[in-house]
Amino acid sequence: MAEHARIVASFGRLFYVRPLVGKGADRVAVTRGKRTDFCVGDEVRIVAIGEDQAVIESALPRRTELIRSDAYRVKRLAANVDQAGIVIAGEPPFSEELLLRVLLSCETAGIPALIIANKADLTPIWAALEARLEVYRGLSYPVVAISAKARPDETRATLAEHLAGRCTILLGESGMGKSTLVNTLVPSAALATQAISEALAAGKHTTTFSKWFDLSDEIAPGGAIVDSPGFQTFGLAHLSDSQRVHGMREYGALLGGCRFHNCTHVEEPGCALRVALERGEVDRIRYRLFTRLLGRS
Ligand SMILES: Nc1nc2c(ncn2[C@@H]2O[C@H](COP(=O)(O)OP(=O)(O)OP(=O)(O)O)[C@@H](O)[C@H]2O)c(=O)[nH]1
Ligand SMILES: [Mg+2]
Ligand SMILES: [Zn+2]
Repeated sequence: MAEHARIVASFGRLFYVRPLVGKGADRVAVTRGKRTDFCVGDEVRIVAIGEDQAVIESALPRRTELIRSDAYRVKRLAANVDQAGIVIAGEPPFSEELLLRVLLSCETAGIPALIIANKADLTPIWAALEARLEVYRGLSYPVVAISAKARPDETRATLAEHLAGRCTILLGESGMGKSTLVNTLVPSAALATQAISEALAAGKHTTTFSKWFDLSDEIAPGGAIVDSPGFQTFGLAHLSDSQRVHGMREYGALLGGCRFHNCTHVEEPGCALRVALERGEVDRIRYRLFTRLLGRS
């Protein structure tokens, strides 16, 4: 008999599924035929086989879908997440272009973003990061400062209200501390973490697949968190230039003021965005990164 389950980990063609109701154990699952376009967070119909295996019959419609893409393929990061926790840090230095790319992707997917600035214990590096965090706070993005490794109790307390009652996927470059944070929130997770120097020497990321964890009531009632592999690129081939402009929160209100309705906001005369830039009303770094993204995947 078919039952409903959630994909809690995916390894190419192999998945772990967890019953959506009840406390049943996870099962190893395969798909019928060649279908592999499922991802973590997908709610699926399964047919159980024996004690610990299952076959995935089909997926239920996704409420949300987070993807990245280049000219050749679409990579599904997660389905049905309610929030993206974008983890950044001062060491190794995070890329603001990648932060922007993830934010644009979330904005278009209708998934609220939470900026998680980790490694707050690394003063003086932290001081430089603070100025950029202020810019994002000014754009009404929720921003939290934590130190997942050095101050775990404080980290849990800070994040509780942001994680309760929803599923958050942690996204970010390698070495930002996503798995360290999951270990802080889910002691039984025991995920591998690694100093960036070791990771670079080995030529790979520490985390190689995405995994879903239900959070306990003491940490965040009704919450869940998904660890994911760090990325070095975050393609936006699925976003039009128009979606990119509108994904820049501070630009929306200005766009009607451009002289040309098809203004690209790069060199046209009478561009309201560039007027605002010259007046110092919009952030220069974000504008420069935005123009670099136009016409690129
Ligand atoms: N100083 C400091 N170091 C931290 C903190 N959190 C994590 N780290 C360190 O950062 C390094 C990378 O941590 P990971 O949790 O493996 O990073 P990740 O984001 O999961 O990396 P990938 O799995 O490769 O994507 C490890 O050496 C951690 O000990 C923190 O709050 N402060
Ligand atoms: Mg990791
Ligand atoms: Zn313009």
